[in-house]
Amino acid sequence: MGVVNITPDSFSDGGLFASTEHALSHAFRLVEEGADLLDIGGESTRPGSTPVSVEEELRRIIPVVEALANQNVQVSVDTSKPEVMRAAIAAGAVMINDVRALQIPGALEAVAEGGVTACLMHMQGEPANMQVNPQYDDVVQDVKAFLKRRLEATQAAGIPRERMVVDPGFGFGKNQVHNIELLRHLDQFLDLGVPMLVGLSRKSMLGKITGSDINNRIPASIAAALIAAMKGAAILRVHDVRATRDALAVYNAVYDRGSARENASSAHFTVETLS
Ligand code: 7PJ
Repeated sequence: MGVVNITPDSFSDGGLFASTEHALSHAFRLVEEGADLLDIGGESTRPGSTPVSVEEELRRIIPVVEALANQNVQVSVDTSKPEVMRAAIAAGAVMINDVRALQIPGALEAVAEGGVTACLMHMQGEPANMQVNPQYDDVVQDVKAFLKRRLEATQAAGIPRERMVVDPGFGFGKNQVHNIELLRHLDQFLDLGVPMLVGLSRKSMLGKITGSDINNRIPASIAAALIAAMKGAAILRVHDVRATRDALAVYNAVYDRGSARENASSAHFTVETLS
């Protein structure tokens, strides 16, 4: 899953892709690099960020979603707003990626009626304050219990389990110890019985480990993505698609997930729930 931010205040590449044209050229580049799916975001969720209105979010993302869907690109939309979910689905999005796990009233219905896949992510607090002093009894068990409850809520809303994806939400209300604990025990989330999505790309957690700034975190991001893949992640949300694909091709060749030649052009991380 390649990341396309259309947010002027986004923490890594947003300012550079503030217009529809720039977002689209970035999106097509990521497809060219081997992305199976693109995650389009119109509202930054970086620590300390502030929300944008429905109108502004729609203005940023809908033209991009429409243009990509028309070119048969699989599009996910990173949003928590039911109105934006409905408009994105109407514009051709096949997945809703919600950092608030469909908890805003109307979100469950939007996904249920839209018939799309949804990613339920765990976050403690809200972006404005989530990194202030995150607390858990046992981070792995607490996050897992939350995701289990949200899976139950989606099932009660009539969304088939085959359309659900879960994500522990690295950096979303987690300190460094929490993040590392989650990555070390990532395989435990497979117990939830649905595919797992993981986003570690360029995150400050990796900056803390390496001392590298945001523009120099590709090697750390690749290492983290590979650990996540080895622990069973089905979808990797990344900025650096080509580098990640190359790393996965090596992994796939060694662990016999198809021929090396096939892996070089197309890794096995196809989103079966989307097809
Ligand atoms: C994530 C996300 C993530 C999911 C962002 C960033 C911050 N959605 N949206 N998982 N991160 N599902 O890219 O650093 O980890 S925005």
